[in-house]
Amino acid sequence: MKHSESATFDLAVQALDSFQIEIPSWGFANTGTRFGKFVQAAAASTIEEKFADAAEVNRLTGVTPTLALHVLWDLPNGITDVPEVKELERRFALRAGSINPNLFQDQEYKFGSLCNPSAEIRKQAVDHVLDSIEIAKRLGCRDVSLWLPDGSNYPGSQSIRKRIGWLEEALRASHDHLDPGQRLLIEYKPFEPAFYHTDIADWGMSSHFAREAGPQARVLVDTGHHYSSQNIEQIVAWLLHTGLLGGFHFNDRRYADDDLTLGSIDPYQIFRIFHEIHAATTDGLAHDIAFMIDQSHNLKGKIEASIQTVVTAQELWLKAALVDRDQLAMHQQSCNLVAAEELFRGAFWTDVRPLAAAWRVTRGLPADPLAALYASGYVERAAEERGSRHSAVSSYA
Ligand code: PSV
Ligand code: MN
Repeated sequence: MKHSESATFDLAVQALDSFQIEIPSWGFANTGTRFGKFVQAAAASTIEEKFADAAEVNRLTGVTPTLALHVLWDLPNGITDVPEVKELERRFALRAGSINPNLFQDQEYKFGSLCNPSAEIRKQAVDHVLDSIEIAKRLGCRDVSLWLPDGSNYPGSQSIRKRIGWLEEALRASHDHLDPGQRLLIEYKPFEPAFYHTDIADWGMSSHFAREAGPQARVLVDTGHHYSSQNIEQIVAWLLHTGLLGGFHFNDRRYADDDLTLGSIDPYQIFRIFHEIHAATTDGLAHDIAFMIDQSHNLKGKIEASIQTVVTAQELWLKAALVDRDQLAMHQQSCNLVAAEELFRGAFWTDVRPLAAAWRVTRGLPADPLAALYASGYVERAAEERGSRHSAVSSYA
């Protein structure tokens, strides 16, 4: 049975009202590949500019009230920078979101951070995580989002098992410092920068470490951190089932961790992930998931790409909300395969853009956020004000 038009609109309102997504500060900065960087005049190079850009995205979309911060890039002086961030939060009516420790930039981490064979370097890494937790506490941020580059490049060159033990210890020590409402999100990635073994290579390892760390630890799924053709929605279903799903870093990929715009290569993949989440809700499964974006826009305009991402995420979330899950459950139960698949695909192929535009209008937002950005002249103004300062920026500045 198909939903009536007004029931569909009510469903859309409910779905879109319940959806928010966090944008990363680094999505507004000049970034590149290891081969070089194409500098954009409008790119943000200070935390103030990143807040300004993120506030513009939130003004136009209404669903991005928080900004993910990367400690060394955004708070280079650590805790001392907290008052400045608080001031920016007030000025731009935007809150700091997840706090990302940086365990991959310092020279000491050449052979690993929390898994480094040197106890001294492991302590330095733990101290940085503790500082990041303290920053999160002072800013009232719930999630500390941990990704480590640790691993090795050559067989036999490291003890994989010893490193597991060191990491368990480090994560327990970090977890001990969380406030009751805080969470430690543990991200996995199969390879890069390490190319032989990675210490947290997949969701099974992340799940183990989350359980070892303590009850406030969860797994973070970065959609770009999987091998080709891996069934990510199945991973999501497992994490929902085991109560370990903490959040997502959304982006799209063709080959590896490409950090392309969400849904640009495989929108059906994101739809399938969102379906699992809606289905868990329908089935009454408790979950608390942070939706975050982790993308670098090397060629596209950064604010445009951010808006495009948010709008695409909303559309895919809405498409997945339209799946008639009662009907689907009946088809699944009776193994009516084609009917089940057609129902599922039918929701994916529904053009929900008019519904999303109508929802925006009811919420006092521009029906077309990208067109509203172009009309505002914001990017041109930013390019004019910031352009001359970009000649000698360092990466991620
Ligand atoms: C690593 O590839 C990663 O996905 C982690 O989340 C980092 O914090 C982020 O990218 C940096 O862009
Ligand atoms: Mn990530």
